[in-house]
Amino acid sequence: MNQVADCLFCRIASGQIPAEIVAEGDEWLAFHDVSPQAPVHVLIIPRSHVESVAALDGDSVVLAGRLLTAAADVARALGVSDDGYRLVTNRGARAGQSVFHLHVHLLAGRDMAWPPG
Ligand code: DGP
Repeated sequence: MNQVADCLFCRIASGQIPAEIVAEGDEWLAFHDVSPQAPVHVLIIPRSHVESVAALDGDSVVLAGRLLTAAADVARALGVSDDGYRLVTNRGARAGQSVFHLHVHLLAGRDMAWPPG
């Protein structure tokens, strides 16, 4: 497993920093966002360090699929799938990325504006 010592989400994935875990698999982890922007706000991350979606390549196809299917499974498990939800991944500071370890935001429980800010 590729992990980076000073990466916040690597430290959550390895259990060094606590998080409110919702679900997990061999390659991914889902936990509640510490600063929720919707009634349901869960982050789905790979256990291995990946800086952002821009670092995915042909070798990451299975991992990328697992993150998306995990998000869909978590949405079903939390009972928000039928009502609707939004998945977001920010790449780069200009898009709002503040933690440079790939994560998919699962947001639900309120109306979502479009276009996003
Ligand atoms: P982004 O801005 O797209 O990189 O999203 C990072 C998210 O991570 C942001 O919504 C807040 C969340 N976050 C930051 N620090 C922590 C933490 O220590 N624990 C948890 N659970 N979430 C965190």
